[in-house]
Amino acid sequence: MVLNIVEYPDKRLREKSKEVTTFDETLHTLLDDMYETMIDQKGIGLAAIQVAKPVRALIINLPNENDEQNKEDLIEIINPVIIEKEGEVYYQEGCLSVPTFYEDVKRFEKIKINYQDRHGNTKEMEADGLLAIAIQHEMDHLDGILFIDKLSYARRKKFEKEYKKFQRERKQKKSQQKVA
Ligand code: Y12
Ligand code: CO
Repeated sequence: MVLNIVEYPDKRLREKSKEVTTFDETLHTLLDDMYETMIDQKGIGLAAIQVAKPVRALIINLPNENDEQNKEDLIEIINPVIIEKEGEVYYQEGCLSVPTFYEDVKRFEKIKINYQDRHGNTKEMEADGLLAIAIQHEMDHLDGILFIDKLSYARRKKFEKEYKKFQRERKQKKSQQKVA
């Protein structure tokens, strides 16, 4: 089932998500619904809080070298912890909860994480490139942090102005659709 995406400035995005302790059908349905929602919205990563579920679960499905997003490449990450990190890299990030806005953000270049899969099995993963960036972006969501929080004062101001304009225009479009 495709779920609604919680959008900035909704306060729920600021919640600290709770550790997952039960690896049951409810969790599996949530992960399946998150996948459907992410694909429906043309995303490559999603944290549970973005569909209003404050639990430490995230999914990532990066496109392959042919730019195809295959479900076999889907990564489900529960209760992640960064255990090693090195380097720094800038990448222009976007977020389904902050539509239409993209900005350069600094992240660790390489990370190693401990996490659990949907069955509760403990795993370890080393990531670099886009995967490392996506994991860090989604892990921030688990602690109520958005990529826009990492911008300089000037860029944050620019964001707030542009985002208000986007919200105004979208509202206007919706009310015009109602009349027509
Ligand atoms: C690198 C950086 C950030 C991430 C986190 C995951 N981010 C996304 O999946 C963002 C998706 C996104 C999709 C949008 O929709 C389309 O492109 C059609 C979008 O567009 C609009 O808002 C209009 C914005 C963001 C992973 C890796
Ligand atoms: Co995001």
